[in-house]
Amino acid sequence: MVQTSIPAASNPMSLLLIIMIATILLSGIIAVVSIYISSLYYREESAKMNFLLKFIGQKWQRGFGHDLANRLVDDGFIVFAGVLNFDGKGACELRNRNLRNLNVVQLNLTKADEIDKAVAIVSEQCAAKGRIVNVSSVRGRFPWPGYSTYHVSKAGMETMSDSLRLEMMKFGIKVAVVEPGWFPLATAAISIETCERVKKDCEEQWKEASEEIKRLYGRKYFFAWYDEMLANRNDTRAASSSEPVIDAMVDALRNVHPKYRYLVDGGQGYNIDFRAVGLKISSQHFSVDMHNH
Ligand SMILES: *[C@@H]1O[C@H](CO)[C@@H](O)[C@H](O)[C@H]1NC(C)=O
Ligand SMILES: *[C@@H]1O[C@H](CO)[C@@H](O)[C@H](O)[C@H]1NC(C)=O
Ligand SMILES: CC(=O)N[C@H]1CO[C@H](CO)[C@@H](O)[C@@H]1O
Repeated sequence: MVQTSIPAASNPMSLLLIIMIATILLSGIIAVVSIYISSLYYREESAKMNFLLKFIGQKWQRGFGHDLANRLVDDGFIVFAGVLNFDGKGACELRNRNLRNLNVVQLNLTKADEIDKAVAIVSEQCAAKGRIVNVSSVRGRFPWPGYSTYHVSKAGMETMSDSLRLEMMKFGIKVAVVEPGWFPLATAAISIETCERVKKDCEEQWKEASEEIKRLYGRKYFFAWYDEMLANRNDTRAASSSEPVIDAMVDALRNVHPKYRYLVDGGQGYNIDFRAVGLKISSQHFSVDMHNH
């Protein structure tokens, strides 16, 4: 699905400059990694492209951002990977690669001084207009019971990106959204650790719930989506590799005409639109199931 080549002949410029900022989680709790990529030495030197990308919202220990950093670095980009925890497992893995074109930068996005420092580091090496790629989810389009806050945040990100796309047109800055489908095995979305944490949250909420709530919903209903999460650990239809998502991200970065949205199928043998429709239908089934408990 992804065309990544830049037709060198159609690009008269002699300098290729790509900056990218990506955010992923590399350690413990909610870690965020920002990756800035600049490439003065990129293979297609006859092309000039100025991109600024920032991936926000990856919440897992391993996942898309980490894989993307590795892919782009191997493709010859200069990558600035901002990590929430510089000594975290994911950050150490990147650092241990000891590559000249891979810079790991401490970056907690809630700390203004760390953002300023990261920007300074990148600005030293690159000057670019930029390009923006925000990572959302298929769930930014289709709701699912039990995850309303997640859907609100993803739908908000999509709407915000759509506005930003229109606002940035004036400056020639392109904005794309990547919407991964079902990739639980390629991230830590339903890792044992995540499941444990969710279970603990459920137990706490159940403990604090009033007698009325307990009577009304029942324990089985309360834990239904946690059970669903556990069952998903065995879902053989789920994509086990992040590759299609990384392909989409790379296309969003490199394509002269990136798509507005990249809806990436995570199931085997499913066309994504079909699956997205299926998601909508099965979410209704799921609601019914929960209703019956
Ligand atoms: C990130 O910064 C916030 C304060 O701005 C802090 O509460 C949080 O613990 C930091 N996260 C990590 C993993 O250090
Ligand atoms: C998942 O599969 C494992 C064995 O492969 C089994 O022990 C476990 O009970 C299954 N979990 C669920 C929730 O079906
Ligand atoms: C909703 C959201 O996270 N949007 C972000 C998309 O990327 C731009 C550029 O990095 C950010 O400014 C937005 O906050």
